[in-house]
Amino acid sequence: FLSQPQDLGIVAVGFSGGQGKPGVDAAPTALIESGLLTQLRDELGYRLHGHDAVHSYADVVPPPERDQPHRGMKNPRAVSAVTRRIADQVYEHAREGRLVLTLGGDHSIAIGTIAGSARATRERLGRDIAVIWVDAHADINTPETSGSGNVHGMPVSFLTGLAREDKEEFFGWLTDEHRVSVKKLVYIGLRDVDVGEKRILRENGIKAFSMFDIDKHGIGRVVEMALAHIGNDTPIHLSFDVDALDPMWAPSTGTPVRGGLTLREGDFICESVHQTGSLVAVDLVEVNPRLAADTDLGAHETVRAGCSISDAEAGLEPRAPSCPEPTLTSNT
Ligand code: HAR
Ligand code: MN
Ligand code: MN
Ligand code: MN
Repeated sequence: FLSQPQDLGIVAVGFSGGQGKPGVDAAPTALIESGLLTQLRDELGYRLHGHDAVHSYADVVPPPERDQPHRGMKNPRAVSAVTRRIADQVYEHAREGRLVLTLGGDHSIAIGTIAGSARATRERLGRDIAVIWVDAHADINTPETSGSGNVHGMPVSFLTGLAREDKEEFFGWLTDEHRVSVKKLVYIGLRDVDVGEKRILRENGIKAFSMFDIDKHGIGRVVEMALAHIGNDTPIHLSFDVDALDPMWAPSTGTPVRGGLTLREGDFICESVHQTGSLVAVDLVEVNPRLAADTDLGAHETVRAGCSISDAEAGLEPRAPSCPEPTLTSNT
């Protein structure tokens, strides 16, 4: 990890239109105020780019009354326009060879982040990216299978082309250069998958490690298997939904599900993926500092967990410098 790019592109996304609960748009500011970026700069020595603005994309978000549902999707024009912009922002950073860190926002924004990193990586390296999606949820509903109409439950279906649209204002701007193969997609942490999503995963042979698999094999083996599935030396986009963590660690999120990852397991996934040296871009989404505000501590703890996850994504301390790999000694 020492030879990683020392330039970090930051995209801070203050957007919540992919779901119904306000507050997730306040996450980038909360994360930055608790010192995330200064830590990445001072402790990891990154040169930061694009870190001085939190984007709300107010110029492309239509007023709610002019954004009626389409195919059941809520706020479709807003989410489409915002993610289209994000795709350009991530593309610009990644094309320069920067590691890109996007702070959400709800998980619909991954339509933009992955579209941007996929396109930039094809252009820069001539390679297809793999996606590691760490989440309690599969977020692979099509507009037709979704029960909620919330686009944050659909990004993977648009990114893989399982869901398609011709009209530009409804994600029709997505083209093959933005898309990822279902073969290069792997999930970790699943435990709340809708019936229609299970069918999609099965029919497309998509690799998924649920909490059951983590209990069975341990997180170390699961990450090994996930990396083996996408293959050595493949450029990776890591999209981390904070609700992958158990609500004990991250209660302040829109759709918490019990029985999740410990904070250490979450950090371990990020550290391991970072150590491959193949990371192109990372997301941290669904931190909502306005929820669990009754316990106040809950919001604070979630922001802290988010910082820990982002640090790990960017390569902080896989192993303490004073703590080398143990060597086995024989006493025969
Ligand atoms: N599967 C449900 C839906 O489609 C719930 C979506 C989950 N919410 C998220 N995304 N936080 O991971 O609406
Ligand atoms: Mn998600
Ligand atoms: Mn989720
Ligand atoms: Mn559910």
